[in-house]
Amino acid sequence: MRNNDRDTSKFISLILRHKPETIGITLDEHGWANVDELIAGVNKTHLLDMATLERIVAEDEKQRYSFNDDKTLIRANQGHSILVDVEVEEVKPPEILYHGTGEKFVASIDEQGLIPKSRLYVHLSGDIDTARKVGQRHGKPVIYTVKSGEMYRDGSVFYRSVNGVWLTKTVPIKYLERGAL
Ligand code: HQG
Repeated sequence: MRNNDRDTSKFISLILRHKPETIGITLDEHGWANVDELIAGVNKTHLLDMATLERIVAEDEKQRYSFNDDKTLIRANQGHSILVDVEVEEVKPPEILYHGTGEKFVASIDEQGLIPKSRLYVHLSGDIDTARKVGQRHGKPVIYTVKSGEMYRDGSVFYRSVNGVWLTKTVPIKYLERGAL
């Protein structure tokens, strides 16, 4: 991805997940923004046209965004703090999932379990490498193993976003093991 695209993509992610009001737009209940309004709003501070937006969506390494069929609407696939329903799919999880975090959060997690904090869900990863990368965003990474199969059998609901991120509301301490098993 080109450098300018990366900056623009970060800004689009802020708009579509957290603060659409920054450019004076709103999201609908399923998290969709109008593409023309998004381009016009973003273009005030970051160069953006339809071709650039299409390239950002196609090349995003985490496939963070989706268009609707006729490309008049766009939304982020996951990661929201705004209360929208992006229609994540309810799925039976694998026996084990991972959560990458920063060392500074460990004491609190060991006391409270995993909570979504500012986002709608706790984000879990299917493999240790991805969890480590997520954790590195918060400083020295720490990986938790999540007994997702046991949680599921005990009644917890799991979702997977279209870009493959595992989501659940909370993870109580009894299903957490520090370190990657
Ligand atoms: C921690 C990125 C204290 C939690 C990634 C995490 C992901 C607690 C932090 C997506 C806690 C929240 C989400 C507790 C959880 N006490 N801290 N009880 N429970 N935490 O950024 O999971 O690049 O909101 O461990 O790839 O790091 O943006 O969540 O460290 O998929 O597309 O609170 O963001 O994707 O941090 O990352 P975040 P996250 P993008």
